[in-house]
Amino acid sequence: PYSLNLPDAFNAADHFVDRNVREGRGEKVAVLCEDRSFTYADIQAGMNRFGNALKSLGVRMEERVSLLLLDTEVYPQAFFGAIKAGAVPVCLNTMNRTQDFQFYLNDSRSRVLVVDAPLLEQIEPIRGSLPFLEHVIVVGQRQGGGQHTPHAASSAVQTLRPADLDFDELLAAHSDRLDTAPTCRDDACFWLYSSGSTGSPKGTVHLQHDMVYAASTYGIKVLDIREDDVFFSAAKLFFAYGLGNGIYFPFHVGATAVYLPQRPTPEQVYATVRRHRPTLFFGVPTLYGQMLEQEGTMPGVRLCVSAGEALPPAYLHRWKARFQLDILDGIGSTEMAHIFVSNRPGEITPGSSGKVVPGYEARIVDESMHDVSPGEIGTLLVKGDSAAAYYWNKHGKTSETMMGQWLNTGDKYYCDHQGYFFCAGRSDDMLKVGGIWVSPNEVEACLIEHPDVLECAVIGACDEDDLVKPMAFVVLGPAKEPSEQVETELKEFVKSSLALYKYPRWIRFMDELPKTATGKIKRFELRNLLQQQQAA
Ligand code: 3UK
Repeated sequence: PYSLNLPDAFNAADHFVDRNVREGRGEKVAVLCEDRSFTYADIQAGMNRFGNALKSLGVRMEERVSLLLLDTEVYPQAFFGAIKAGAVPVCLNTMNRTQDFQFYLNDSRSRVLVVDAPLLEQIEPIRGSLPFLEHVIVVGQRQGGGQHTPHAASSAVQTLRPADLDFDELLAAHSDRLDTAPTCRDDACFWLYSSGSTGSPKGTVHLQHDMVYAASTYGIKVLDIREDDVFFSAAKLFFAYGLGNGIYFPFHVGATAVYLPQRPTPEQVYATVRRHRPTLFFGVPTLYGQMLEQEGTMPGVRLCVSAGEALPPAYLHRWKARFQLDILDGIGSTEMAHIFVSNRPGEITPGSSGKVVPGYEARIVDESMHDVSPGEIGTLLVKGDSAAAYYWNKHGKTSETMMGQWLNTGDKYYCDHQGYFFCAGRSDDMLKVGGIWVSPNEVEACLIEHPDVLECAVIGACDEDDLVKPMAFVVLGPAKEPSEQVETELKEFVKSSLALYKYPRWIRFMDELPKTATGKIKRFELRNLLQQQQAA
């Protein structure tokens, strides 16, 4: 088995930030964001100032600090500042909405929230319902506040509450020297929320050594990451995928990371590549599809990576023909921190997630936990030391997923005789939409709130490119007739309360829904119905 040999006393911020300065890379550019550039010494100073600020606010070791931040230089400073002070950053998905944030902040009992000014409006309505939150630190609020104003200007101006703190002012008021908290390699380090088909999202607790493990295995052995690489992840830093691509892979080898604060449209992504010349590019399949539809070039890129959902082989072939570049597809998860089964450069099997990454083991098992034969579909289990320790306050879900050394991915896979893994769906009803989880139950629960909806069911349907999007089957109340107008109204209704990527792209009106004897909606019958219609 693969071992890191980290000392007992270990803090990830020391490894990923301070070590770079100690080893002489203080003047090396760590982060490029728009027209700004920051050296490792700059990031270290900001990290230390922020860690001191948290301590002065009364934050102690193991307490959670939530980050609701766009991709800018603030991210690594806040993330590692919290870790160096011994606190535990919780990376929140900026695409989520007010109700989601109320859950995350209360479930994690975060004492401090660091929020980018344009996202503050999502928090305003729940200010009175956050019993554990004591301080809100706003990034890019004060006019003329210098470096952060560009992205703050994009949204409606929020009024800073008197009790809120300004990130820049707070940093200026604290020392740029900070003692590293006496954490050990198995202390809690950071959290990410992972959603499931039932129940609330799970606070996934990662340990101090996890990022080092993922960087030393997938990062070094598959991507061959090096000091002279420039990393650009279109996938945002708050995803487990983006966090590795944009923070702890580049910082592990003292390389440079490029950040794009805006939504990663093909135009923005091509413009960022042109401007900052990354050598490694990371995206999700949906983005590769969109980029293939637009003009643009990828000068200087040596390798492209895709994860989040299976990469359609057509994208791989078209990308190769257009840019002479490979796209490495690999499967990772929030629970494993990063990718554990992956294709290798120059050794790509289209339609496959690739082979096990060195440092990990994978098995495919049947219902009684016996290994299946090659070609047979079963549940994918994975083992490796970047696995999360547990789900916060969810003992049942923890023991279902973290089965001793093995972690149940919930994915159906088969393996061929050469050791290539092929994705064959999920064991639950969860959908991956643009690389992000969507729970059909959540979309159904939202639709049913609409006064005209009597019943509904949501399944995944494939778009023109074979990528999954939510589709809703709806039974309307007696007073309402199906129409395009009703369809639009229902879509808008979902968009108004859930994260945008969750809305049903298609709505089918039905007189009734297929149900079991006990009244449960048979989603599989709707899936069959759809398949028959599409085949016809
Ligand atoms: C699915 C894939 C087929 C699969 C992630 C890279 O996606 C990430 O994490 P999540 O927790 O979702 C995990 C689930 O997504 N999946 C991911 N990649 C692929 N299915 N092919 C793929 N290449 O169902 C898995 O269980 O959101 C991806 C790195 C870190 C990550 N957290």
